[in-house]
Amino acid sequence: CRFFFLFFKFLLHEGTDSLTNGQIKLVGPGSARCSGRLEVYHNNIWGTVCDDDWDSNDADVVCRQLNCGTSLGSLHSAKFGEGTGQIWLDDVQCTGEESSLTSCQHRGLGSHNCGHGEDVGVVCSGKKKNEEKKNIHYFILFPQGIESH
Ligand SMILES: [Ca+2]
Ligand SMILES: [Ca+2]
Repeated sequence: CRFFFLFFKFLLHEGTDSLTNGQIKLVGPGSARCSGRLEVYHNNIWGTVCDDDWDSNDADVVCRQLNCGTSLGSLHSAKFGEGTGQIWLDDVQCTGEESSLTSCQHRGLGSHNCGHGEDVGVVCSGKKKNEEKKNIHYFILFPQGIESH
């Protein structure tokens, strides 16, 4: 029963698109799911990330968080267009091992000395297809596992 509950929760989580603080996305002209201008969600607002100290370690964390493989590019100077409004992160210092961008060292959410001409972009290798296959196997095998006990 407990297993089914967890499984159901997993499905619900996949099915809804609720936003949580620290969630990230890649947007802008020429963007795709795994490449684009980086935006971070915090307190109901999407904001951008400044390119000061932006490098491949930081971009690797973004790609991992998005389930997009590893980074092929960490782009400065709004290569995927300029965002508007909030700039959430500046002076980002990831080691490359963090599981989410907001757990990296940075100057403090909303604290920056930047303009939107410095918005960062990320290009990831992308590997979503493999992950989707894994999820389908999980779906099929899980109920059979419970039956056998
Ligand atoms: Ca950095
Ligand atoms: Ca700065």
